[in-house]
Amino acid sequence: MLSKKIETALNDQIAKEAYASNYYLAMASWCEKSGLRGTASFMYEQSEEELEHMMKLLRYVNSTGGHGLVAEIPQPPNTFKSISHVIELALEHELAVTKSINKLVELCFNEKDYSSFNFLQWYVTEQHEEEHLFNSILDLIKITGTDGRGVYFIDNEIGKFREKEGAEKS
Ligand code: OFO
Repeated sequence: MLSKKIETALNDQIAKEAYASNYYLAMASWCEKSGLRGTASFMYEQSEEELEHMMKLLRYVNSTGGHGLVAEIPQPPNTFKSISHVIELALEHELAVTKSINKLVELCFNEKDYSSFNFLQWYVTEQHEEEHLFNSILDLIKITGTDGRGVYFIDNEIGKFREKEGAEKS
């Protein structure tokens, strides 16, 4: 059974995951319109993942005696400066979400809600992986640069990043 305090905090996180999904969707769409097909498909997948994170939280709240709420989502920016701008903003966003998840974990621990504490460990791992993913892309951008063919190369590599990460994990 969720306390009101934890239920509210989890619902706030549901709203944040929904915003992340829309934010990445806006990035994906801008990339697609800018001819960055690899990055577009990568960001479309990121957007879908964030939606799954939202759903997972919402259903957890409902299954624990609370009410998972659908919030109004603020409009994200729709234009970006470059491929590196997109990735830098995405990393910045992930760092903010990590902070929010950490706060939530701390709250659950302090309130002795060990079920929610345990449930949130999945998000802790996920945030670590996402930060690592965006950092790795930024490292690649630093190595190759973004002049002329550099953009083409990076865009191609970003499109393949998920496959590579998956292969490294297995
Ligand atoms: Fe929801 O996984 Fe990052 O933000």
